[in-house]
Amino acid sequence: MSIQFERTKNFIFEQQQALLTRVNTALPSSNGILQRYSNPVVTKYHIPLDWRFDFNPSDNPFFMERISYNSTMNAGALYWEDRFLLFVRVEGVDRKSFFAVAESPNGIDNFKFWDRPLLIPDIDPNETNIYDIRLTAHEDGWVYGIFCSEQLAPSAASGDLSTAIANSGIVRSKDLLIWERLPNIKSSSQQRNVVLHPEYVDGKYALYTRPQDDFIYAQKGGGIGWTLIDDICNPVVLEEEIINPRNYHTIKEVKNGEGPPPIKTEKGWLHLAHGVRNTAAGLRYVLYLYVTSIDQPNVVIAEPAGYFMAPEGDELVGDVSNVLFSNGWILNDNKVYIYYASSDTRMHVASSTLEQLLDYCFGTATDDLRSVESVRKINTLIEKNRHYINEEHK
Ligand code: M1P
Repeated sequence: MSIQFERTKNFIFEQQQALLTRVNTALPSSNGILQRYSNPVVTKYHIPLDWRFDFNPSDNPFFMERISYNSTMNAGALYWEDRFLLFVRVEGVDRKSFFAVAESPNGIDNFKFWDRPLLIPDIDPNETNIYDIRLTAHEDGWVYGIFCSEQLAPSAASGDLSTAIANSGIVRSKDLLIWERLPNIKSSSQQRNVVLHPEYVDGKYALYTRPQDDFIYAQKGGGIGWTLIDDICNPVVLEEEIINPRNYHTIKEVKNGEGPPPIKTEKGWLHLAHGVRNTAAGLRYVLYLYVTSIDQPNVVIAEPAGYFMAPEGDELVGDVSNVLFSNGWILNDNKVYIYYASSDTRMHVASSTLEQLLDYCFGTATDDLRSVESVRKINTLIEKNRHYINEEHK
């Protein structure tokens, strides 16, 4: 073995070890709602070196990376046996995504991938890509993962390689090691961003859906949908209602989608979702919160105006710029760990508390959909503050 090969090998192991054990410090909160952190929690540089390099010097004399990766993004999240787990969407340079679990003892740093990526049971030779898993620990005792299963549309004209179909695949496990694949969800429209509600509703499984006109665009008049499923082992969307619609000139004008499964709180089900609008620079993805009734998880009871997180600083740029996307969060000891990907490139964490997030949801004005209403609300706040602000503050 050449000395140079051995030196390079030692160097990259040391570099990665430093990255994996790097402390992530909380940044001061700029708005009282949440805290961001100084570093991303999972990047493509966290991917184990034996998934990348061939360490046999005679097969790899130039010490080349033999399998390369593009991004680590859109992770589902689960708290499991005292560990914070991220089911990361890893995308190779070949544009194929798969899931790989990274775990951390504290949810903020020291994320380390398990030894191997997940090999999801293969049920359809036409399934080309899988991504954006949402994990739900259901009251039936299983942990479910619902993810997008994508393939070229069978109806695509000859030579048309861009007309794709989004279906929703389901896996379930009791130990997170062995995964049973269930049939894809049957629906009259394409579906992405489908999320399983953690509890039975009227004795049935309940799904948040996102019916789509085509692979990219949401259904006309659509938004986040809701449906009850009779048999999770043969899931069929029969009736679907839109519970969180899109609106003109809002952060979710073009489309929206449920993020992770909602968190049960004493004031209602707390939901995290993404909203998309169009700009001259392309689609802009931001995150927003809403709350639904405990007894009727399909009825919205609070929704603050606008976004609660949008890409900032380095988050703005990446493979698909101007995107924040979240499909995983964890509630642990009253602290909420919000895992989000920036610009389809790397994973971050933001933290808050249930009290803060609920106060934000119930204490922030709703979107009244017109500029004049926005100005009225500002003037009401200014009037109220007149009693609390002295002349020297002005
Ligand atoms: O590129 C931004 C996101 O675009 C799609 O999300 P949605 O269908 O919700 O708009 C998905 O491809 C998602 O993975 C991606 O992050």
